[in-house]
Amino acid sequence: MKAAKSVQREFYVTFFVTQQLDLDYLERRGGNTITYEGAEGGSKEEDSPADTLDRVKVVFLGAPGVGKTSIIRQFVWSEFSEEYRPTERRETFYPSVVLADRLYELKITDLPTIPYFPVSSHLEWTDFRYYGLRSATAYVLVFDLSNQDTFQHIRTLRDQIYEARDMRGVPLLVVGNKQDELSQAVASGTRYRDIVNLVRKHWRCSYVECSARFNCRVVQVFRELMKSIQAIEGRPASPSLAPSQPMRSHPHDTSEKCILL
Ligand SMILES: Nc1nc2c(ncn2[C@@H]2O[C@H](COP(=O)(O)OP(=O)(O)OP(=O)(O)O)[C@@H](O)[C@H]2O)c(=O)[nH]1
Ligand SMILES: [Mg+2]
Repeated sequence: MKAAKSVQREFYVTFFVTQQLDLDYLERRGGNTITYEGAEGGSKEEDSPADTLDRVKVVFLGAPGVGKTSIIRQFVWSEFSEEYRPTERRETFYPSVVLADRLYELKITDLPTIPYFPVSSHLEWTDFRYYGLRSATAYVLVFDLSNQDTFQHIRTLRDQIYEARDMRGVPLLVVGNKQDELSQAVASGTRYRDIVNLVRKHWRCSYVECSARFNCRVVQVFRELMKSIQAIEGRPASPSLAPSQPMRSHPHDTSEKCILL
């Protein structure tokens, strides 16, 4: 109980009464993005005013169906859907998190599958406008533990990311999702061990296994991510969380949000 309380102090997700949050709500009402009709009749996505704030920009990437959206929604809204609805446009989420008494405002970007990571700003502009791929503060690469072929996708992506930008000071976290479907046979196989070894020993990446479905270790994903960011940035000058600071849940939530590790 004591441990739980101290953990609660250390890390929880909060939703504050801020003008920014209202902007986020407006943004999500339209399917999580603001879409403008372009002159040519097509549509394009614009950054909302909330995007211009100084935030920790986290981009989730991985093969289709591995559970990127499920992880994010479980973390931000405590929601999970069995139904598979592929992400068709950029979706952004703006939770605030506290780790070790420090407040961080996140911008989490969930994207449709990208065929490749843009090696130049020009390619990003032409093929992935407004995705914020090359300017991310951190990447979360997700694969499906019950379908280890999906690991190849993030392996290729990782190579491309390292080719495309200077990754010094940019944390990259690998997440094995659908742990609930990881069979004993697969978990004791060499392929699984090879993957874990590659990520931990060769890539020297943080690695978390979770189940978005059962909300198992989903918070750990974000905790590891924020620990990596803290390790790189030291103790950044983000405002401390004042105990009296007003909090409220996102309009989507029914109660105040407080995720315990
Ligand atoms: N068993 C199990 N199923 C999961 C888990 N996470 C997600 N799923 C299911 O996997 C399917 C795909 O989940 P999504 O979150 O939409 O996957 P995604 O990576 O966002 O997919 P794209 O948007 O197409 O790239 C859905 O049917 C989810 O219900 C999990 O931890 N365990
Ligand atoms: Mg998705």
